[in-house]
Amino acid sequence: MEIAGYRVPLEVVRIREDIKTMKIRGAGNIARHGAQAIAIAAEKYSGKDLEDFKKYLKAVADYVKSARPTAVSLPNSISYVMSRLEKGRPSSVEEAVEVVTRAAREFIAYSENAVKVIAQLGAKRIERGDTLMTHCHSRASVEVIITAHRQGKVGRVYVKETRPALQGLITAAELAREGVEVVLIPDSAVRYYMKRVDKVVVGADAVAANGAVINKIGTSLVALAAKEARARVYVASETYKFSPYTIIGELVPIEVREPTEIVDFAWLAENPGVEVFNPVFDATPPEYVDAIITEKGVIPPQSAMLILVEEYGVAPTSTEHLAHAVDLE
Ligand code: RUB
Repeated sequence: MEIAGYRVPLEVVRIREDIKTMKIRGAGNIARHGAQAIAIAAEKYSGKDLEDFKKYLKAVADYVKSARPTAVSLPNSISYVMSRLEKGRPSSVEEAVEVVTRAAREFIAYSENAVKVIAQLGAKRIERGDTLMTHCHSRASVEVIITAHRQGKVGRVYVKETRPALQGLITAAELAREGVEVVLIPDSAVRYYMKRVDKVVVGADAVAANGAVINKIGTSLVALAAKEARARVYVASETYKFSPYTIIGELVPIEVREPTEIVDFAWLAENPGVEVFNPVFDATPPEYVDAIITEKGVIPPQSAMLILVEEYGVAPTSTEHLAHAVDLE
């Protein structure tokens, strides 16, 4: 595979392909693999010209970032690694490779630790005997639930199957393996069961500056049903899922995948008059979220901007400092 005149290492092509086809999925996991892909690309560079190395790595970074559009954790993790390359001011390719691989390791370690911290903080919000509901498969949410379960607090967990990709089955299996009482339900049963639910715990692919949470399609309906039933909604999200792009007015792009994830080719061929749409994420407005559990603390969604300001060190009106995180025209 060639990008901008550079050959992309096979391992990197594979990681991007696995992200695209959802073999590697979940925003945190995608981010860790994105950082790892950049480290692999750096190690595989065989030239001696530092400027050429930077151009090559930028081309690979853009290529990997384009694997899936919604999880902002992917561009954020890659920007983290690339910004270290800029800040590190290496004087040779060897030094640059060292800076990049160290930054990728740092990001991955940070990310894994963040999930552990979120699990501890999130579990504090679960009270003894709570009935929970979750949606899709989110590492951060599953860890919150397992931690609360080990503390003896979780009653039963309703897990939505999460069509069309059925990630709820992964969640249900993982929770059951831990001894959690799990009930797998069809997506359409969300309102039916919500009456029995005390708290909803879901993950995030992106958090916008206004506190809106972008997560697997159907999350906003869970939140709507939860509000009606007065169940609390908690979002477990590492801070690198907060989107700096939204500060400058960008909307988080919602990925639309193939119709064949919903119906097969034969059905499509038999029904040429039917258009099939498959959007795979949606936005839950901040009013429907009680708190976002991050590794830096539990915040109301309306405080998302504070995280972004801390993370990117900028006042919202200044775009200059954002340049490393956002490709400003
Ligand atoms: C996964 C999904 C998850 C978030 C958070 O969607 O919506 O809730 O990515 O996951 P997909 P995590 O299966 O399409 O990637 O907490 O693991 O980062």
